[in-house]
Amino acid sequence: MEELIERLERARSVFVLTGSGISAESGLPTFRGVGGMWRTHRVEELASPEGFARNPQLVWTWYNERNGAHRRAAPNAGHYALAELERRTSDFTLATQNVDSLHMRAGSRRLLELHGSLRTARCDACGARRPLDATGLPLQEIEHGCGGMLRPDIVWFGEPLPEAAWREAAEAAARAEVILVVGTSAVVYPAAALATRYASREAYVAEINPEETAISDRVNCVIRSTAADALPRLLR
Ligand code: BV8
Repeated sequence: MEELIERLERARSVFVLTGSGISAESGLPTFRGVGGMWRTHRVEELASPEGFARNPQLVWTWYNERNGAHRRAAPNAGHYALAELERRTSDFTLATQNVDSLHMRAGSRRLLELHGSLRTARCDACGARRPLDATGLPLQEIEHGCGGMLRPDIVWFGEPLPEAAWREAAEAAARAEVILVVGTSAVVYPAAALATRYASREAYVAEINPEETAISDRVNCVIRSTAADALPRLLR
């Protein structure tokens, strides 16, 4: 922890990658861990273009539930600590795989949502976007006037990431002197590659996660703790 703090104090450029683990202490379930969504739901069927085509009502019911949970949740000390770190760093970029908007609500500005968010729905034919409130999309409004269907404005497996966000994240990872990887199992690509393949060889990469991840053996520093505990300690 000491070396990481010292490097963060000296760093001009910092890149952070987060996953669902940073929102665990806000009460939101992760994907793959104990109690994770992928244990209790047929997520492959729900979070995929095929699943949506097969049963758009079921997919929207699931995303409307998650959207409601996101709005009821509050950012935790880990989210706020990253917003504070941004204020102390001249060149700071936070790329998240999360779609829960908690980083935005914690005040993060230099934020890239690599997998989209549940704040909007998007028509799969004409691309029109529609903001969603806490109740989500009414099931009788899935059909869009143009003949297309409104879908969650997020990235499913097999779909490309938003081009501008991805490019900006890859450039930020490549120039960062310190990279923090927080609350992700690092199994989903291309996001996970930001902390390894896209990082410069000189970068000091630290993982903050109570458990081992797919990249634990490739980082410089492992902090086996939760985000809400470790991140505020880094700032003190
Ligand atoms: C693409 C939708 C190409 C939003 C998600 C074979 C090998 C390698 C790659 C592939 C492959 N086959 C297919 C692929 C590509 C595929 C992929 O990576 N598959 C993996 C599973 C093998 N990737 C894609 O398909 C991507 N697209 O490649 O497109 C392309 C290019 C051009 C043109 C066409 C196509 C799209 C990936 C995005 C998928 N969308 N979700 C939603 O519903 O939310 S993925 C889903 O997983 C979420 O986005 C989530 O963010 C992401 C990663 O999961 P994590 O966030 O890491 O969550 P997880 O539960 O896994 O881990 C939580 C961690 O937190 C744990 O480590 C735990 O220990 C820790 N933790 C717990 N509590 C705490 C904590 N940490 C800190 N504090 C705590 N308190």
